[in-house]
Amino acid sequence: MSELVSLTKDGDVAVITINNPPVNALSPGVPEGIKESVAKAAADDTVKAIVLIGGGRTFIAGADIKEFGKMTSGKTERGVGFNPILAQVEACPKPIVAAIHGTAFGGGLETAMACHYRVAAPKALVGQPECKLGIIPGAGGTQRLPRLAGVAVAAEMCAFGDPVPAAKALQFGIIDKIIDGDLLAGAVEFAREKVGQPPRRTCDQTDKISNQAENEKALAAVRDAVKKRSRGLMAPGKAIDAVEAATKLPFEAGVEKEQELFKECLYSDQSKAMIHVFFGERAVAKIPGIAKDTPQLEIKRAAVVGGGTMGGGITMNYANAGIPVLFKEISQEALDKGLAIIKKNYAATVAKGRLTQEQMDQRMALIEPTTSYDKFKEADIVVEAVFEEMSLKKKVFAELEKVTKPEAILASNTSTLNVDEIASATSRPAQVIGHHFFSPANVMRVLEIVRGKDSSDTVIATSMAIAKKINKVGILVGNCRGFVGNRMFHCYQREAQFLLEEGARVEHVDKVLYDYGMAMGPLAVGDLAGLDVGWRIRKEYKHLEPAGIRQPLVADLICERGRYGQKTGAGWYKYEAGNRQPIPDPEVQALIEEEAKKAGIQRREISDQEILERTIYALVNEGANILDEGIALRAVDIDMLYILGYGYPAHRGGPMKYADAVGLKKVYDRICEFEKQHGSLWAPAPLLKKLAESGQSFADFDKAKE
Ligand code: 3H9
Repeated sequence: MSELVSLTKDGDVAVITINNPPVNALSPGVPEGIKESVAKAAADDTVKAIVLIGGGRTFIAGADIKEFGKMTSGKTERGVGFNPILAQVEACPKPIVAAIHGTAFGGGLETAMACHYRVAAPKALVGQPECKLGIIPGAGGTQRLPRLAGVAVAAEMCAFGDPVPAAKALQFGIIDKIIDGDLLAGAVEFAREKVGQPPRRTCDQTDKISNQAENEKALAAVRDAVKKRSRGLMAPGKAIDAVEAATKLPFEAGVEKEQELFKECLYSDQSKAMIHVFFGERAVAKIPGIAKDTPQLEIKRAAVVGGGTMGGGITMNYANAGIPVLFKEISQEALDKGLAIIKKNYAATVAKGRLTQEQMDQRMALIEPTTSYDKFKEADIVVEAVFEEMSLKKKVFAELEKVTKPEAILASNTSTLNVDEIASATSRPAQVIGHHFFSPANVMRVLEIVRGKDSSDTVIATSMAIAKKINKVGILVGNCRGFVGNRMFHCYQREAQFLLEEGARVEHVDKVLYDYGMAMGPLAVGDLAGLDVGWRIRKEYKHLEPAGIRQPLVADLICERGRYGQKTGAGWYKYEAGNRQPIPDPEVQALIEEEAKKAGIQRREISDQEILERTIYALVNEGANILDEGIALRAVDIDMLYILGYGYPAHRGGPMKYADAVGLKKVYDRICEFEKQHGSLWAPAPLLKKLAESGQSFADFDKAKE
């Protein structure tokens, strides 16, 4: 018997327990262990019924995702064995009850559905989240789930992958009972009630899938929703095709069809990218050189300086996490304005039904507005979110030093400025760190944590923990102009603008990148974020720009005309009042053409391919420089920052993963061509050259750092 699965007895009920921490994934040995245990229990005359349960914190959370990489790289042929094992479980002549706590996800729910009954703890979740990994259920999920829950629910669950709480699962027919109290005892009792009854096999049930007219209507509705919610993704549509097969084919043929579609998805670049993202989200939490047990500060109270859009959003993050937070502005008027925006944001969430009025009131009560530093001594962390101007930031930090306790963390929300210079305004640079939130700060899931040269390990470890506490993914980066995110983004937007000067239209550049999967094109993003922000930063840094390097011609001129983007009704595009829909503007086009002419730039036809390569490879090349300098810890950190902070499509895996998928040699060769055509801004990153010439990838670079 496999150690991963144990078989015990509670009187006449056999109890099969999965012991594969941390999440009881179906790693090699687990499915085999279940099969063996079921066979033993079936052969044991003293056993009348069987309970299958997870040891530790959860039921089976799915297939072992690490195994997929081995399959696609040809190292193993796993996965194909699941269906016959589940068929044997289902065929067992004695009733089998799955007892679910924690999460029954993916292969976990599929295993539970192959059992004859399912009971669950009140807080359990079930789901088929495979599409979030770019695949579809591959162990009968698309065939058994519609039989239990109907086609509409099954198609929705398989296409979007959202978890379903126990109470809803009961209502849908996915589980049979919720057990309050001891789950195992309740499951054993439930199993005993079923002794003597013929096992109820999911594969035999057809009443919820037999109304073809309704099935078609339900499938069409989910297909429509997929078009809106899952742009560019392959798996959701395939998942619906597989559910459709359940409505048209006998069970075994449906399972075969599912297998075919599953493999199509598994071997796609999309699934490789999305699996990279799954592990990436967890990998970024691991900081080489900072031990897990590094002492951390307990954050009982926070303070935010600056009540603008960013300051307000950051304040909400703390309140959302239940942490009391001081919210400081200079004048009562500014404070009232900032507070009103916070209230409006919460009220909108209440109106959407995603927050109760009571929760909103609780959160508002945690926010203490103030125009003074009086209570700052109580704060364990202060986040500065004032205007992006070095002299102002230094002034604030010099003040903070006087009004805070010595061990307090002093964080700056700067998006580009030198954290060490900010820290130099205090006598405790070890306490200073960058906490770069992305706008809107209460929504975006990423926090770029910028370590200064003196930031202490405790301050870094606490910052990573704070990110988690406020429901963000913290990504630790080094200090340089623009850090990782904005330094790369600068290159991306620069190329987008050069392309305009060379002949592409604003809407063409945006469309190519939108079609690639970006949430928005680079120019539309500028309009959303506000073009004046970059303009101010460019002015601040003008003295640092080396002479003779090509600079975009039009961005400053647009700002000089008062076109700051959506907020002024005009930027790269124009906007009608109250409408965010960008409208191409002949005035901007004329300005671009005029400036290009003055600069002697020959305008030409520009292909989609060139737009894509110029912009994305600009990210990749700068990303490689950043890696080489140690500003980013790993390529996957860059990928996660781009996916979570810049609307980069998860199904491309981030810019570095995308470059790996294209092949670094190909990317490098193209960058060399760009260097010949456009000069030194395209000098290939030495690391990229090295990896490309030695046939390696960014993934190899990351692996070598493990
Ligand atoms: C599938 O089932 C396909 C089927 O149709 C069959 C096809 C043939 N595999 O997230 P955490 C690791 S596809 C391998 O921090 P939490 C994770 O990397 C699968 N490893 O904990 C981490 O490792 P480390 C469908 C896994 O409490 C550690 O476990 N299932 C897996 O915040 C702890 O994870 C899913 O997509 C796995 N399946 O959240 C579920 N799951 O400590 C994916 C986790 O080294 N998993 N690990 O960084 C989750 O959603 C969350 O992990 C879960 C727990 C909610 C379960």
